[in-house]
Amino acid sequence: MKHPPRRTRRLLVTAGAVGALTLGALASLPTTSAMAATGCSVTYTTNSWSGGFTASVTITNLGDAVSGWTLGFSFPDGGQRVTQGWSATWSQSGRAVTAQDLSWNGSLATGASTNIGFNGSFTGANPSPTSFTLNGTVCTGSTGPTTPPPSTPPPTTPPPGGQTPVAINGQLRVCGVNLCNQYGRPIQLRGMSSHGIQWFGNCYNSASLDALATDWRADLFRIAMYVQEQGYETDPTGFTNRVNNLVEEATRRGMYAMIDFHTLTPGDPMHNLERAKTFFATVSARHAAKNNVIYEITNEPNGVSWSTIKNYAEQVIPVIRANDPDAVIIVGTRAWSSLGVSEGSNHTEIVNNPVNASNIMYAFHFYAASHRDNYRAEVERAAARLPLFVTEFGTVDYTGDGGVDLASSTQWLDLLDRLKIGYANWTFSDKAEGSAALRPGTCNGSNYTGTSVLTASGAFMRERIRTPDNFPTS
Ligand code: IDC
Repeated sequence: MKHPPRRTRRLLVTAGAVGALTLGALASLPTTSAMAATGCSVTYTTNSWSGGFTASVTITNLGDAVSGWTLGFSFPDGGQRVTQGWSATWSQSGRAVTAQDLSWNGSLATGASTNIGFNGSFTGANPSPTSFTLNGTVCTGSTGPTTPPPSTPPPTTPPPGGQTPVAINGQLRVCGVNLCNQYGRPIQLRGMSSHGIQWFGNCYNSASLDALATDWRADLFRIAMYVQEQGYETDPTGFTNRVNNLVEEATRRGMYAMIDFHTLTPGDPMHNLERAKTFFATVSARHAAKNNVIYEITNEPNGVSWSTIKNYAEQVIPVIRANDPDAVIIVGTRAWSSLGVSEGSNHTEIVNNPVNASNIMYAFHFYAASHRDNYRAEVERAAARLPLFVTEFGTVDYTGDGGVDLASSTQWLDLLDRLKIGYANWTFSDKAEGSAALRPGTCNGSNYTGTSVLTASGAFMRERIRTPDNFPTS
């Protein structure tokens, strides 16, 4: 396959000479002024091919710390267009382009940089812009008040009010039957599960994860790493790296990252014990210093006794604890994480013989069109005695396909909200199956925001997830 020729260009914008001007401007300020120092530099780098380009823009704040920013610049050529941006909210009016911070990159300390970018198109030439403003201040490469040229957007927008879920809640821990935040208050995390990353890796990119964090306002991203079915066992190093990268992406956006060791077939977790030890030793070492990683050590044990699952858990948990002593760990339960119900048992087998470890929770999974009142009643009973996390559920039937059962899904989520049980919905993907939130083909494109890209399940889940969180801070 032949690629079109690429040109790389790099431009450092630090047009420094402001001396006399700056002095004049300073002289007109009241001497007691507490006005914040402003200043910035921007590098703008492009890779282009015929008619298209990618721009990478690094903003450095040289002034006092800011808690929100807007970058402005103008394209020199009338045919230049931003077609898809990332790590900022991009807009264009005529030649004037504006990029506004997202909640996770709005704060820039003095000297701090952030990188944003976009894909663009052009018709004639593709010259780089030569002047940039940050919050209305021209980026000259030094500090000092300057007057923005009239064509640039006005000093903008209040800093983003919202903090990210991780910024607010910090390191979580299990408290009684709940999950508590850094203030010791029970919280519920609401988010989405990936599909198998061996199949739908293309669905997890900057644009889609930005949408999950800022448009869906998800608290949580579950990373489903199948072990079998062309998953981890075929390339342990490769899958470990992919999981690590997705944890970093979730972290950058202030979301909790749940690492799901997605065992399914065979149902005996012991089949994967050595793989689990190797995998969790590596990922827990890598993320030990983070406060937003939750470990789910086996997805859906089935066809095995609770005591086998407990035995597995008591061998894997110490591997994680050796690196990351305070992380919350979730243990799958008997019969596809149904607390045993789907194989004729119930939660009391766990209550009578709990995993010998602290700071752990037990997984419960349901598919709303298949699992109804008797499962809800069991969750209600179990939740009084065990810390539960719904690490996976579908709005459809247990095959992952079929229509959305709105009534049952609503009953389920109302119950979980009331009990403050966290959840991750299966799946944030564009597979052609009822449980997928994104319409088929979405992951080939670059837009993941709004409802036009969503299936019935996706639209329902986005509405539930984006409602305001209740995260007490005292
Ligand atoms: C299903 C996917 C489907 C895929 C299959 C492969 O939706 O596209 O072909 O896995 O095994 C679970 C599992 C989860 C299942 C899901 C739906 O954790 O892997 O995903 N489900 O069947 N438990 C109950 C239902």
